[in-house]
Formats: sequence, C-alpha cells, structure tokens
Amino acid sequence: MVNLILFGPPGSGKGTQSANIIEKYGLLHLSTGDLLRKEIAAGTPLGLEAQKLMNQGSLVPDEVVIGMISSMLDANPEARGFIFDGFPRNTTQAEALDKLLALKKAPISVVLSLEVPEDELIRRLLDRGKTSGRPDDASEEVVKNRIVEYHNKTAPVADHYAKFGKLRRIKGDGSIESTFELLSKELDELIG
Ligand code: B4P
Repeated sequence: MVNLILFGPPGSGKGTQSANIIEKYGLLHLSTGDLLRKEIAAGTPLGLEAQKLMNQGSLVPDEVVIGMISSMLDANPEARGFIFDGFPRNTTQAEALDKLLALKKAPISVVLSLEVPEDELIRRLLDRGKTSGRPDDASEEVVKNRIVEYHNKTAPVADHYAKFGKLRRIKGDGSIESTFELLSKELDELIG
C-alpha cells in the first residue's frame, strides 16, 4: 500500500494535482475539504458547524476531520493506497494520521509539498472565486486569512515529516502540466 500526502498552502494545486495522480496511479483520493463541502451541501449538523468556520477561512475542529478520515480508511480496506489532500492541517492531525496508518501497517511513504509564492496563491484563489461559488474564495480578506492559518498551523506539518526524511519540495508555480511532470518523477520511483 502506498500512502502519500499532497501538501501545500491554499491554492497551491493540491486538489488539481490529486485529480491527475488518481488518474495515473489509481490511488484513492481523500480530501477533507471535499468531504466537508459534501456535508455542507447535505445540510448535516456537522456541515452546518463546519460552514461558519470555512466561510471565514478558519480550520474546522480536529476531531471532526480525524473522524472523517478514520471512517474513510475503514470503509476502503482494499485500496491500493491513499492520497491525503488538505489533511493533515496541523501536527495534532498528523500524529492522529500516523497512528491510524500504523494500525494498518502502511505508514506515509512520502509528503509532496507544492511550493508557490503568496501573490500567485492569492491570484489563483480569487480567480477561482469568480466561478466556483466557494465563499472562502470570494474575498481577499478570507483568502489571506486562510494563508495566515496555513503559516501558523499547517506549515509545521512539513517539519514533522521532514524529521523522518519523508518531505519532498516540488516547485508548484509553473503550469498544471509541468507541475504534474515534477510530481510524476517522484511517484514513478515510488509506485512504478
Ligand atoms: P481545501 O478544500 O483543502 O482547499 P484549498 O486549500 O483551497 O486547496 P484546493 O485543493 O481546493 O485548491 P487548489 O490548490 O488545487 O480547504 C478548504 C477549507 O476547508 C479550509 O480553509 C478549512 O476551513 C477546511 N478544511 C479542509 N481540510 C481541513 C482539515 N484537515 N482540518 C481543518 N479544516 C479543514 O487550486 C486552487 C486554484 O488554483 C484552482 O482554481 C486551480 O485551477 C488553480 N491552479 C492549480 N494549479 C495551478 C497552476 N499550476 N497554474 C494555475 N492555476 C492553478
């Protein structure tokens, strides 16, 4: 089983590149952002709680996302491996994920970190906001808050995995195709 984390700030291309990776390597995509947006669309109590926080660009509580990931892992015992997209978002989530995967004897193989300058992140997210209908892409204030949350809470996750020699930094400010080529070089070695 190959488990990888696609890491990076909001707008770095995690969701975009996950779609390419799934198609080429047949891994299962676990995006906490997508799972939360489904809960919102279904109007569940969990979705209503998450919606307020997401709309202001804040993270939702750890127990909510860890519970979602744990259920998805249990529901897919036959998977060839998973791409974790947007999870873990802080070190508490990283430690919880490590424990869940240790139970399955399938630890994280690699963390691919997409590196993109901040002005490009803001440009991409506001651009998507023109058509996506996502409230968290709609205003520069909320987009900037998401980036602040990333620096304060999420960036330390990279150090957590760097300690174990699992972090690979990938230049993510080129085109979607050229970024995917760089990711593929890493993954071809790992998955073949
Ligand atoms: P996410 O859904 O994870 O959203 P994101 O960080 O914006 O990344 P996304 O994957 O959607 O965008 P991408 O970079 O691919 O999180 C949303 C919210 O959910 C969070 O703020 C938080 O509130 C909550 N949440 C999610 N997970 C959580 C967790 N674990 N714990 C707590 N809270 C959690 O793409 C952005 C845009 O750039 C797209 O329009 C794309 O087309 C474009 N783009 C991508 N690559 C490009 C390239 N190379 N060139 C030009 N444009 C590109």
